[in-house]
Amino acid sequence: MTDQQAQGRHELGPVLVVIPTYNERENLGPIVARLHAALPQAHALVVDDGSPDGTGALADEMAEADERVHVLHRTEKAGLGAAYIAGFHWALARDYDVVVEMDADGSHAPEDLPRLLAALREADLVLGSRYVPGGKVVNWPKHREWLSRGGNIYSKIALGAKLNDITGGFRAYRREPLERIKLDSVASQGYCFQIDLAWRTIEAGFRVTEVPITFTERVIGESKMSGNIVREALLRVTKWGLRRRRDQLLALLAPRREPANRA
Ligand SMILES: Nc1nc2c(ncn2[C@@H]2O[C@H](COP(=O)(O)OP(=O)(O)OP(=O)(O)O)[C@@H](O)[C@H]2O)c(=O)[nH]1
Ligand SMILES: [Mg+2]
Repeated sequence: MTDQQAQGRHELGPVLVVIPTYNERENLGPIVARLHAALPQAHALVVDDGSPDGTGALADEMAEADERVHVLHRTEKAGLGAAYIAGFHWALARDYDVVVEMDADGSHAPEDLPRLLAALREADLVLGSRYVPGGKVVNWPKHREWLSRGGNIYSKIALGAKLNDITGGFRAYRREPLERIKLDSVASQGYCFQIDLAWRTIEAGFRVTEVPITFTERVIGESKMSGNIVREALLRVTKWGLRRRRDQLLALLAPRREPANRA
């Protein structure tokens, strides 16, 4: 163990991995064990929305046994976005310098985390990306992959963001963008939440980069993906894209209007 690990610190400062859970009882133990094998110094915050399968109680037992594990209990299933916002507030109220988003279902490999954190030395937000060279999707039905790829292509065109996997949910933030973003005004849920936060981070002038990851379809438990989540993303991204085009147009027209204004 290095000196830094012994002190419980990563070189970027203390790291908190936020793991939202809804009915992930069988997945939670293994994913936290893998996290600590890959990154012994990281703390985990399980944000559980009152899972009927007892995930919250299991998380409490894990927290009791390991001081690196923390739990935030919420009373009802309010979506991934709301769970992350609560987790971010929890992190910002403490001294964490790096905050990571990671699913509990095993789709995101904790073994990829050291590479995400290495890239964070030169960035404020690092996205784990399935759609850059070296990135992979394993065991996803073709229709899910095309939906995800299509969503990313659409977002890229509408928002003009030079990112290939803006919908991905495995990412590492420095503390500063989370402090700057008005978290309480983020209403997006599902994977629109991921687009929303990345977009706000870019708009605020922070550095965003991507590193390749391997995304593996969950083996145990049920996906919470739904048609509503897709519709939400489509509507909001279209709205943000149109607003961006309007602002670009106004900026283009503004210099021409200036002389007239002055006259
Ligand atoms: N706290 C909380 N966690 C949630 C909620 N919905 C999903 N999650 C968790 O968020 C993570 C991602 O959810 P998934 O169901 O895997 O959804 P997904 O990854 O978008 O969809 P798939 O690719 O089909 O797995 C998992 O750890 C879920 O347990 C929610 O409403 N509240
Ligand atoms: Mg999943």
